[in-house]
Amino acid sequence: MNELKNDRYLRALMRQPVDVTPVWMMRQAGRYLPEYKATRAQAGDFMSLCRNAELACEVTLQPLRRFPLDAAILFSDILTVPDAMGLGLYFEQGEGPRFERPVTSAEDVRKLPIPDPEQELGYVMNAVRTIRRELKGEVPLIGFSGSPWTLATYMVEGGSSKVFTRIKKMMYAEPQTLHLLLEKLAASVVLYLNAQIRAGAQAVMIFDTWGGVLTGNDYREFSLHYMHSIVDGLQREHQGRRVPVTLFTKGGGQWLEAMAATGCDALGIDWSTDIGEARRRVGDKVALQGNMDPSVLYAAPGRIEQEVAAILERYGQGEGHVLNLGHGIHQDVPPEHAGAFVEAAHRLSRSYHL
Ligand code: 1CP
Repeated sequence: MNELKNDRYLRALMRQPVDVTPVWMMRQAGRYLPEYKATRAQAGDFMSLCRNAELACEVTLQPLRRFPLDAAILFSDILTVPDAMGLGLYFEQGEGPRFERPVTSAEDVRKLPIPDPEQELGYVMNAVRTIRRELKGEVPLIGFSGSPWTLATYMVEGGSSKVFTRIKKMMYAEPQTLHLLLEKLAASVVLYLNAQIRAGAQAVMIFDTWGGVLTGNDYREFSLHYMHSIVDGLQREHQGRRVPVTLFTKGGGQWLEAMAATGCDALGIDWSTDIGEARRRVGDKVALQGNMDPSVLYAAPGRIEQEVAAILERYGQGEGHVLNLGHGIHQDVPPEHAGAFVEAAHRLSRSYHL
């Protein structure tokens, strides 16, 4: 029951030897797959899909039926946590996520509750349990959360942003208000991820999609500090097995040493950082996940294969690498191109693990 048929992903995160480099794709379930669109239409809207354990499980498994991926990722969203704090998440047709009640003042922050993951977020735990059952030990299941900083950007801006005016105004004009918000989010995320681990997540990943918009000092104070406290609060072992933690800051290539010093097991890196140099910088402290530009998947399979070969060569021989994209897969990529990426990853990496 507890045995995994394929544990390459977990082994690579713990820098143990593997036969080939494990591979998965950020946002591997999603709109580039016609079967995802069909299930989403059946559910109605996006949140109804997330709240339905059977359908969330179905879309989690869809990419695994097509491609020999080495991990599954829970189908959910980072914004479930602010939704559970009472902000009222909704998706406007053709637009990104929005909140009915964004956080605009110190008073709003003081009133925010810390959600009970087994209550308000119980639907996520049901999805985790259902997916674990249906995976039948084929590959590990990754649980995830947004970083406090990234969640705060959506909560204060009221949705997606390109310029982050409101949250930066709060950061510089009322830093204590932002710190209180980030503290509450860090406490919520620790409870949320530990509940996912108890429900069956075998590894967890923290998405800090917007950490890269900060200066180095602000990154350490407003983003990394809170990810560090989450790493400290996580249940790192469950049922006798280590639960590896991956931190991903998009645009965080300058700060890899500081990120590795949090005690996490692995860092996700985007394509703006050379993975060979990243490896030399972090040494044997952490594993690395990445880092093909997701736009390469627009190219013909031969070109995709060249890029996979280049990443494998830059990383070099030996343990500690999980192949992935440097950010989420684009929605208009042909599924066969994603298949070419996964196939090339396994075929071309064999000689790096002799
Ligand atoms: O219309 C639709 O079908 C909704 C599109 C969609 C999907 C497929 C959203 C809305 N969320 C998701 C699923 C999702 N989101 C997953 C699980 C699927 C998988 O990986 O296979 C995960 C891990 C996320 C994480 C997520 N959501 C992040 C962090 C990772 C990243 O890509 O940077 C972020 C920033 C979000 C917010 C969000 N939710 C949805 C959208 C379109 C967005 C991005 C908005 C923006 O760009 O600001």
